[in-house]
Amino acid sequence: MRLVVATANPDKAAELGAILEEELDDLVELVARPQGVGEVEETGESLEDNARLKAVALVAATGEAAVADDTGLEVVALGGAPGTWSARFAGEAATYADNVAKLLAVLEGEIDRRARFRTVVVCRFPDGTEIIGEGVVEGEIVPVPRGFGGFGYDPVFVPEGGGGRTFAEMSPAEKHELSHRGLALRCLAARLKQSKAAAPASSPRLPTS
Ligand code: ITT
Repeated sequence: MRLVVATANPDKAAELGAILEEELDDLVELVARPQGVGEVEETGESLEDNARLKAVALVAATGEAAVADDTGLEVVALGGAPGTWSARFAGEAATYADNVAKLLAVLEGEIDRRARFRTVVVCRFPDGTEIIGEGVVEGEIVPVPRGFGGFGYDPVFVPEGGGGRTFAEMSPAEKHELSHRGLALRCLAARLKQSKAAAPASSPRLPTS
């Protein structure tokens, strides 16, 4: 089965490819997002809405099945923000460094540093059916960035179970083992395999929500 990777973020696409290739090597052939496809506006209210918008747009553009990931950082002391605004926390054209700087500034002096990453992945088929996976990792925001791996908020996020290291201080494999994206994609992969086993001669057919 061919699966178009819907994300326009190359860091996310690299992680998604590495994880899905490990989980579904024999089942899917991942196809890069075609260059000509414009940016998809993320106007949904939830991660699932936004992941679906991206997946549907890529199915429409290519006529093939597509997989999209939407991820948010939810900080407890900020009432769950930035959430769906994580890419634009410091403004429309914000860089990763801008977003991290804003996060550290708004949390300055805050004792409650709890946060979680949440990822929702939607695998959408041309017939309108889809399969969804979700992954959440709890952790905390450290006041000083550490490490050079990963991307985005990784230098300031210490996941539970990681021995006190930030995601940016881990190898890609260590991050994927614990991460929101690893959990969401392994959930998706298990459901894809299940649906393949239930209907070996056709595409998975789960009702859309
Ligand atoms: P697409 O919409 O094209 O997929 P995006 O970068 O806008 O790309 P998201 O809305 O899902 O993707 O991600 C929001 C931001 O959250 C992203 O730009 C990063 O700053 C951050 N982020 C996502 N995944 C992350 C991860 O694994 N580690 C650290 N930060 C992450």
